[in-house]
Amino acid sequence: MKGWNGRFLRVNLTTKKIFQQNYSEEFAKKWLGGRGFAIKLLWDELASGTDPLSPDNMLMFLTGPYSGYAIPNSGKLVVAAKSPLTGGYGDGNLGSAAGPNLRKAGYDAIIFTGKIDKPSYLLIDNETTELIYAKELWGLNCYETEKILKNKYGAAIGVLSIGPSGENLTRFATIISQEGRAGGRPGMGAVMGSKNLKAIVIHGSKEPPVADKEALSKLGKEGYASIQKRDNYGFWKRQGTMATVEWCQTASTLPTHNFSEGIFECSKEIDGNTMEKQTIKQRGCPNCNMICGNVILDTNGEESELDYENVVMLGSNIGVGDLKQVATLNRICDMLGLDTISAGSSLGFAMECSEKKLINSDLTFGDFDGAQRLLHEMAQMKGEGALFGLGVKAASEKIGKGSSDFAMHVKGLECSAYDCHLCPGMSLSFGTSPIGAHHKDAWVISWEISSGTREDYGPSKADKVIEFQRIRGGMYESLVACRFPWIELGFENEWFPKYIKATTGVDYSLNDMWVLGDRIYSLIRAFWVREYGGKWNRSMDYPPTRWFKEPLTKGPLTGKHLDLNKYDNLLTEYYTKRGWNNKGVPTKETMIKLGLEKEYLELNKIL
Ligand code: PTT
Ligand code: SF4
Repeated sequence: MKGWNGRFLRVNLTTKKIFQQNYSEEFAKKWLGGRGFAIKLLWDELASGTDPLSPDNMLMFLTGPYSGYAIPNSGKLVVAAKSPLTGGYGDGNLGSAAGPNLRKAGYDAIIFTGKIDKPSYLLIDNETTELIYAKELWGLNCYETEKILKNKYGAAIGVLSIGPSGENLTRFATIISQEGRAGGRPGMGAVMGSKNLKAIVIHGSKEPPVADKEALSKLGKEGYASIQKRDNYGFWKRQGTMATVEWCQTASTLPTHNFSEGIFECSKEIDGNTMEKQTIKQRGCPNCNMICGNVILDTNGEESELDYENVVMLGSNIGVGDLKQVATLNRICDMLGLDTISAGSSLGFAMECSEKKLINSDLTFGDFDGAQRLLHEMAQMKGEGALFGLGVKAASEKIGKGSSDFAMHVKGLECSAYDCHLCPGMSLSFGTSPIGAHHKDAWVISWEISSGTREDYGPSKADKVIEFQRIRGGMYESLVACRFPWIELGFENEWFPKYIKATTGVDYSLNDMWVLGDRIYSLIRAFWVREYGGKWNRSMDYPPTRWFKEPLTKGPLTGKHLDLNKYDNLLTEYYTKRGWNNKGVPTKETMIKLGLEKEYLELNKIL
């Protein structure tokens, strides 16, 4: 095989057995890598009903045939498992030297099962692999952990680690690398903690096999040069994702006070222009020439790397309108290993419950000190954090009193930072995302607003969501490539089949990529249905109740809210276009058409 190493590293943490496993070219071609590999492995190997925090869950770190070469934005890594936050499929995507190092060590993925008896880390140094007890690292934050491991093994290694939140099983604990890269929103850090696995250290020095080295080198150089020539390149380098704050405020989609409003009176204090004046340096993922992590100093004079989602969920969404304070909360999340989006949503939910006197607490919107305290408590799963560290869905079920109406999640995963009171297309995107309410698969909001169709629930919305899910959720997540060159700078998708051809020798058309995306989507959907059994129903694809029931009360869109009947019709349209039945389950014909005959037989047993 070329491009793919054709090998997984399997680690059974209970028995401490580590071995290499070859996989077939047929498997590689059918599932490509990253998310494609992850769902196929989970479907085949994870027993239905497995407790996500039990040793039986699988935890996977996956690359693609594109990863690690000197081609644009190839320094990413997918982490996947059954999610303890949602009970369904979970994954995340982070940039880290761990990805390229893993490929250069000769593996395309690491697959963990079991639980080791004492806190440990896995060391991979090319062919050498070792599980090392590390009691001294347990309890340390992610920055301290990575620093100690880099001091020991050298700066060139890749480190993935969890903080106290992963150790204490906060349901939205994430995995951190390089002090500003985070991945695995649906609690992948908690799965790692449940296995007593504090960190993974990877060093690799072999070039993965290539079909056409010369072509790849030429294409790589051309790709980087092409990115640099794009009109928006300079502005992107200055503001990265932070330009979205201003854009969302203008469009009344900036989550404010737990998504009750779409505009924030202090938006200018936390936007990209304010950040630009404070930026002291930039950081990013390996192999990237459009790095986008802007670092500012927080209220304590410490470095904090900002991104749109982090700033909004820990800023306007909780009523904090000071960028340095936001940066402090963001740094706490990175150090403790808390996902900023879910943490910000849980804070906003807790503040609203407190202000409405549904819980006995003195938290209020804008309470910076209270937010810091609750973040620490969530990471320890103590005090109020024991409740809110479960995520807003579980917390609202415990609190009751109508709080589920403003628990902002889909399938248990907290919404990322787009208010959808008047965005039916983006709501459908949140509703049908394969991991819960995350924007990564179908960020259609920009198209929806610029096309002037915000009041429209017509079929074009379903078409657009599917188109984006194929590109972003299918191609980019399986190729394990950063999507920003495409979505932000217009770097054409046509580049990618060329890169795959040069690395693997296999000719894929873009249409092949969309079919791959559909295959992955249908199998992920089948996985959810298998896990939820009789409890599965189409209302699981609805966005949060608040957007239907409570109109906006401020700004140009005052009085606007989503329409449930129209949304439901749009959902039916989406199912039909996907070849799923009225409950959102892939039909036999669809599964067969996508090459999922065997998988259908198993799904059919529970239908
Ligand atoms: C991603 C989610 C996002 S999406 C952000 S900011 W964004 C938050 N970042 C967090 C963080 O930081 N620290 C923290 N403790 N928690 C965080 N949670 C949130 O996680 C990220 C970039 C960004 S910045 C985005 S959109 C793009 N995401 C990509 C993706 O998903 N797939 C892909 N093929 N390419 C992507 N490129 C961009 O990468 P999750 P990163 Mg992230 C500090 O992990 O679980 O997928 O959730 O990876 O290396 O930090 O780069 O405005
Ligand atoms: Fe990483 Fe940003 Fe570069 Fe994407 S654009 S690879 S997120 S630094």
